[in-house]
Amino acid sequence: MRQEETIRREILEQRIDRELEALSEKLFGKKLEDASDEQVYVALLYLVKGLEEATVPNDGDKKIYYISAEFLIGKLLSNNLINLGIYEKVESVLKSKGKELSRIEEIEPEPSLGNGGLGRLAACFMDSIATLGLPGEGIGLNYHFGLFKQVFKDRLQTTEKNDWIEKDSWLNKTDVSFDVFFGDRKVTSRLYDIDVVGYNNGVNKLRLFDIESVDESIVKEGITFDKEAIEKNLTLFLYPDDSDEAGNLLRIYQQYFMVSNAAQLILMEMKEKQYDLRKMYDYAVIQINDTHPSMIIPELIRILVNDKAFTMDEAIEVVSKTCAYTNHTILAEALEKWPLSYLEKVVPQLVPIIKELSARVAAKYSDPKVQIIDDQNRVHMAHMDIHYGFSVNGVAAIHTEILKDTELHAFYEIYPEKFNNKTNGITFRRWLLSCNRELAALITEKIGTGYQKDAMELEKLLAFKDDEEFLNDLVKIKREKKEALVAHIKEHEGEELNPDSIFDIQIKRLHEYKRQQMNALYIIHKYLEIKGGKKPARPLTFIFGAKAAPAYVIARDIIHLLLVLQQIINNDPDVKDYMKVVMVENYNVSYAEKLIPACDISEQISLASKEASGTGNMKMMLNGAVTLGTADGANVEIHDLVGDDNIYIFGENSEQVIDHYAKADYVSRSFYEKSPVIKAAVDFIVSDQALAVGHKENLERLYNELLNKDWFMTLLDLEDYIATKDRMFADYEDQEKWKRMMVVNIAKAGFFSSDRTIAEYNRDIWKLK
Ligand code: GL4
Repeated sequence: MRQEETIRREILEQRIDRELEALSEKLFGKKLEDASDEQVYVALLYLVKGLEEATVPNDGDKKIYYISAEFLIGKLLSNNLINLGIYEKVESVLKSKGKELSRIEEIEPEPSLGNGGLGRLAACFMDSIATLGLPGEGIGLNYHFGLFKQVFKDRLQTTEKNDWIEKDSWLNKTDVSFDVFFGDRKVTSRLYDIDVVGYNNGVNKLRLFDIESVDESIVKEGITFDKEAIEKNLTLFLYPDDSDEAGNLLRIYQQYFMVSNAAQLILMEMKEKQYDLRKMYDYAVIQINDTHPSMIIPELIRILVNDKAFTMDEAIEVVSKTCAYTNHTILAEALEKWPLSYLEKVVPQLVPIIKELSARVAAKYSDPKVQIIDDQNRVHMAHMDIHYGFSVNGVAAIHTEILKDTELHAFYEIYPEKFNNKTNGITFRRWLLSCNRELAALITEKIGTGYQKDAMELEKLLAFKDDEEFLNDLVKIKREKKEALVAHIKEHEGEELNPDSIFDIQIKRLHEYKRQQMNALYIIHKYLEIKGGKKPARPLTFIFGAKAAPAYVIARDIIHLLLVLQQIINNDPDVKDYMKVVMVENYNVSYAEKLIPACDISEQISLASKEASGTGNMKMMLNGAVTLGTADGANVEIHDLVGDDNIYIFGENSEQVIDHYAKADYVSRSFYEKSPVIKAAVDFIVSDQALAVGHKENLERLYNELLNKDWFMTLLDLEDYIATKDRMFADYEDQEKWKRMMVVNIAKAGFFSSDRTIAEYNRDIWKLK
């Protein structure tokens, strides 16, 4: 058996070797060993694409269409090699030619098709859907310049276009193209596919629509462009600035473009397979990922009534049995409400349908909270999804409970059977096997490879909780990963970090509810302590990565504060040996893959009730970090799994927070006035020392916001945060204890595999074979 395996391996290696040589010869007229790293990358791209094409597609009678404005897929080369099971082979073939795969991986530009957790979740789901062999596809848009590239200038965030599409890319141009009408205005779409290979399984497709007439040259300085030139700008950017009417209209254009194409694609496939449209729900299930794709509901109804001879009742029934909605947030500003007048301008053909859907609701229910069109003539997209979809799910247990009890309570009373929870998950292929190969190898050495298919098997690691050799290996790997990160940060940010310090990491989009500003206040507090002579037991390193929405002023001010602190602290001779701060530029998936394996302390400090789930918390836990967090989102489930002794929870809980909002009794200034520690930290923001480095306008605005508004209650939990974090740093010194916490966190992470999440979606919602 052994021998057979070796022979099989050799044959595969020879085949890969031959094919790579042939590709190099064909593409560049060179032997592989003479090709540049860039050329080897391109040869690998085509090798993988060829293998993907030869893989059997996951197929079946019923299919899941996961429609999403974002798919934050990250680089694809190494993941595809892992999922195809040829990573090691390719690595050794390249080595024999003097090439290093890890260096070649760096060449791939990261696709810029997403923003944050919601988009990354969609990408993890694609991987798991393919791995579980489920028939399905993701449907979205092919943004040429993505969200934006973050560039720091003068300690401020500036934005540039994120140009990621190259001549040789993972995108496959198809011959599928549709007409999309905005009223009388017609545009033509073009479909591009990206293959998604499952881990040792078939392939699915990510289907990204683009517009034929897109014109990249209209983008001037930074990310500004003519928002009204729809034919040219429709697929340039994800979430274009919506601070004016033209920006809002553009977002509606994009959303309708996405769902019109999706509807046409789904109906085309159903026609090809000669499925009965009247039983659409037997062949298709459409998962509406947040409200960006919600117009798929009226659009399908419109087509069925206008072109397929359905009555309105029939169309509504069929579509409602096909569509399911996922809610990812309770933040009011993220729950889309489009003025009817905007919809009239962009998609007049949908307005009568939406009015009809709304009128039917109004005839049945008088409660203003459940209306689709409200008394200000705004269309509540989520309300339409809930009335006219068959499933509504939240993304973590506590989030779903808050939806049922508070945010969507009136709907829960009407449709209790529609509500269900699907706690988020992450793909272990990317977030362990690929980003932390050393840890994966150590785990495999101890418990075999079973956990790669059934993540719950990670629990077997608990048997090694007192195995000194294993614990030391674990610490050794963490240390190596910290060294690798130190080198990367030195190269990219120019900051010198100490791998013997504690790495405390907060990486996620910048938002006041996520409370990066609370972490900043802790850092100020620590800085003042050290200046006062109180040194920490071990040096501390605080790392941030975050993009702020360009129109979100306070979020940009918080970035400014972090960069100001970085400047002051890292250059203060009294302090720099004891603590450092780094805000990495242009945080993205590739950066996350370097940060997460190096993390000791995982900062998950959102204001309780506001973070629907979080998924970074899962990735860090899986890589042996310990969570410092509030009782929010999936932190609550992490806590349940690892127990009180292996997590640090602080702050007020979601009931208390919701109560503060209901009573409007939170006054930040009173916290400032009664606590000298809080006062000192907040005052530092506008101190001479800070103003000497930073901008008065930004720092004063932030200071005033914290004192006079602080909508996300930073000061509420600050004292408890300081005490808990200090306790955590002290506990780190008890390495025997810390190592065991690491093991428990890794061992209990299995529940957060997106394979589990997708299996649950399928069991309860999709019901695919
Ligand atoms: C988000 C939530 O904020 C985040 O907690 C969650 O993990 C993610 C995926 O479900 O969805 N909602 C929105 S909107 N953006 C997110 O990242």
